[in-house]
Amino acid sequence: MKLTIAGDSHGKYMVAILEGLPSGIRVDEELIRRDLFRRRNCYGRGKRMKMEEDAFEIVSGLWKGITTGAPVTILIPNRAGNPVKDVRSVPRPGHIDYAAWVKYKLPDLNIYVERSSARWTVALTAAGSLLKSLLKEFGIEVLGFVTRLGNVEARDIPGDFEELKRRRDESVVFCPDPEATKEMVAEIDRAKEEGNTLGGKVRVIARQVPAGIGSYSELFKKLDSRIGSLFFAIPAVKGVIVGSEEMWNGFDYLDEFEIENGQIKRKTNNLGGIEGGISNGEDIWVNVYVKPIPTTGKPLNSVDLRTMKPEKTPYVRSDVTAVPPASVVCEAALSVVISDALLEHLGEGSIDDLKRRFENEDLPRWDDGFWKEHDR
Ligand code: EPS
Repeated sequence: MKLTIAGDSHGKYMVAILEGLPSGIRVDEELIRRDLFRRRNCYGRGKRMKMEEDAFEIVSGLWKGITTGAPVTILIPNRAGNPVKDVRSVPRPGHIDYAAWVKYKLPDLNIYVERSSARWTVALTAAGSLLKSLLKEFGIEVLGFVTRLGNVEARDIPGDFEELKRRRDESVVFCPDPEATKEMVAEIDRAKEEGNTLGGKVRVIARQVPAGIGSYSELFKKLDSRIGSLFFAIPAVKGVIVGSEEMWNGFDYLDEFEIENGQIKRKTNNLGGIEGGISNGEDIWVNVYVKPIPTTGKPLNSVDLRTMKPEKTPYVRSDVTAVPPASVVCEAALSVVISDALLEHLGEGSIDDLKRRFENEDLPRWDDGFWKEHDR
C-alpha cells in the first residue's frame, strides 16, 4: 500500500491518494466525516478551524461506495486563505521557518508553512479513517486519546476498551478522565490568556491485531520502525514510545508467557504488542509526545533574517494546543501503518480472498519431524 499526501495549507485542496487497496471494501464515509469533525472541533483550537468545514470528497477508486482496487483519491477543500499578506522574515522558534529558509533559500517564510502546516493532517486523518473500513473486516479497532495536556496528567484511564471510547468521546479534549478533562480545559484557558501554547501526550491503541505482521528482517519493515517513521512525520510529534514508558528493569517490564486452556497468554503488555519488529497478538499501544505549538500569542525573541537585527515573533492566529487533534491524527496514522503491514502480509486481490487467507492462518505447531526431513 502507498499513501501520498499533497496540498498547500492555504491552497485549493488537501489531497490523499491511497494505492494498493484490495477491491470490495465498503467505505464508511460517515466515520470519515466523524473523524474529520473530531480533529477540527476540539477545545483549544483557534480561528482557522472555525473557517474550515473539511467537507471531503472521494473522487476515484470507489464504485457505488466500494473499493475497486484502483487508487483512491480523497479531496478536502481549504476554505481559509493565508492571513499574512506581506513577506515574512522573522522565524518562529519551533516552526519550519528558519530551517527551511536555510535549505530552500526563497526569501519569504510564508512559503514553507504551506507544506509544513499541520493542515495536511486533515488528509492523513481522512486516509486513516477510510482504512478503518478495511481493518474492521479483520476485527481490528484503533483508538486514540489524550493522556497529558500541559501540566495535567490523566489519572483514571479505564482498562475496558468500550468504556475508554465512551469516556474519550464525552471529553472536549478527548481525555477519558473526566476530572483531568476539567483541569485541562482550565489549563488551556490560562495558556490562552497568557499567550502561551501547550504540549502533552496522546496514546493510541490498536486491538485485535493478529500476531505475525511486520518483519524482523528488513529494518524499515519492522512494525515499530514504521510506526516511528509515520508518527514522527506528524507536525509537533517529538517522541514515540511503543508500550510502557516504565522500562527500568526486566522483572517488572518483560511480559512473561503463560498457558491458559492450551493457549499462550501474557499477564502484562508492557512491550506494546510488538517483539523484534513483529506483532505478537497483544494490543499494540503507542505513547506519543506532542510539543507546544510555535505560534505564541505573546511574542518570543527572534531575528529578522532580512536585517539580521533582533526582532519579536509575529502573531496573527493560532491554536493553543495541537494535543487533542493529534490524538485523532495518531489514530489515523496507526490505522495506516497496520493496514500497510497487514496488506503486505495478506497480499493483493479482493477483500474476500484476503479474508480467506487470514482465516486459514493458524498459530504454527512445533514440528519435531522437520529435522528428520532436513539435514541439520
Ligand atoms: C498551522 C497554523 C494554523 C492552524 C493549522 C496549522 O493555520 P493558519 O496559519 O491558516 O492560521 O490552524 O492547522 C490547520 C489548518 C489544521 O487543519 O490542522 C501551522 O502553522 O502549523
